[in-house]
Amino acid sequence: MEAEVAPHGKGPPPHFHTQFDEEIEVVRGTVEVVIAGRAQQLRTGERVTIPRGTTHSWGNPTNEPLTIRGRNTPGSVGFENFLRVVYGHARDGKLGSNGLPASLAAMALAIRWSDTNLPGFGAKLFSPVIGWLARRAERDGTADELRRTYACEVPPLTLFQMPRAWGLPNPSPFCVKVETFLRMSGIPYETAVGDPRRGPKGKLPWIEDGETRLGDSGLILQYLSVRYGADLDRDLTQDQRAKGHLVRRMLEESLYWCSTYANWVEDDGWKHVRAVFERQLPPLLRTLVPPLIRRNVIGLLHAQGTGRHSPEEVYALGRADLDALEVLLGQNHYFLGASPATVDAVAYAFLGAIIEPDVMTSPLRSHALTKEGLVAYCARMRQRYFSEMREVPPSSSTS
Ligand SMILES: N[C@@H](CCC(=O)N[C@@H](CS)C(=O)NCC(=O)O)C(=O)O
Repeated sequence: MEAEVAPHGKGPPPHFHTQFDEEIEVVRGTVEVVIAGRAQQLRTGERVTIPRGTTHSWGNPTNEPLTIRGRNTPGSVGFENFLRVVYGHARDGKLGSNGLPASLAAMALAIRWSDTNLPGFGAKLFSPVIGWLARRAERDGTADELRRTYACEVPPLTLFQMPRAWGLPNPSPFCVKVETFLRMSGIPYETAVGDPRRGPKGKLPWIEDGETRLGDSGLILQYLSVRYGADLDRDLTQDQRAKGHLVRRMLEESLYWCSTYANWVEDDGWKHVRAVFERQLPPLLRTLVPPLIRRNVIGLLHAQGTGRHSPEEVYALGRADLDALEVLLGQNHYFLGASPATVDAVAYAFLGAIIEPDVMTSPLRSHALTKEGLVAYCARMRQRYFSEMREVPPSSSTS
């Protein structure tokens, strides 16, 4: 973007970005840039790159007008939306004296979308308030209205996944994880049924967003956070981040394999998994292909290790994971407290995969249904993010 700055025009206060590096190039005039406390003046044709995480500010200290060109790497839709909103507010005479939208909700969203963070004491004071205002604006529709008014919409990305089944958003928890994250972040998307062999990693899910094709749910979440300024963990402490990380890993690397065992190795689970694949295949392949896929997954379970255990041993491992998760959740609404974070996209995906499908009858599911906290948690997540889906999740039982 290119911007003109009036003589003695002030730029933003000291701030930093976490998701992109910023380059400032002087097209005409002189800019004063303060990076990590050190001031320097750049003249026509000169440029500087401010790495992410580095506090900086800039302004025009001269009597002459200044034109600068700013470039963020990687590009950020969130930042572009911020520019649209702020310049749109200027055009409509809706800016406050600080140069930001006078409406608190629009101001908070603009700050969030631009990934602008204040250093030191300012951060401690303002960040939680800005976060709260922005979340409220996303919930009550103000954010959508702002996007519409200032043409912030971007072409929806496409999430390639399996067809929906068993009343779940998706039979693949990795796909549910990404779709839940998209909904939590308010990112516009479409879904399409994908063939894993065509995906960039040979697995589902993958996304296509303009020129970008990306596989692996974890990498996709990272990409979305940067590209759309959708960092759901922004307000977390280091301790909470670490806890979220461990819970994610446990769900994906441990509990997932127990539920895969229940669904793919055990005949009771397999008959429902097979039906999902049969529905997608032409009649001739229906009897041939599902057993081959099953053999492949049983091979994966063996290589990973879970498949080498007896059913009793597998379910004991799964029960231990569920027991720990129930304790960790405690009385909280979400895994890290009162507000949902990235770990909740993962927790809902992997716990919902066990708790929600009524058709499944494994000992893992029976045990999960005795965990009232986890059952209520899945119902809460579904109500909040997938309320349009008709199937009602089960209520807890003590059987
Ligand atoms: N680490 C990957 C795992 C994805 C994954 O295992 N996807 C399964 C469906 S749940 C898949 O596509 N399997 C097909 C295959 O392995 O051929 C992620 O996080 O996306």
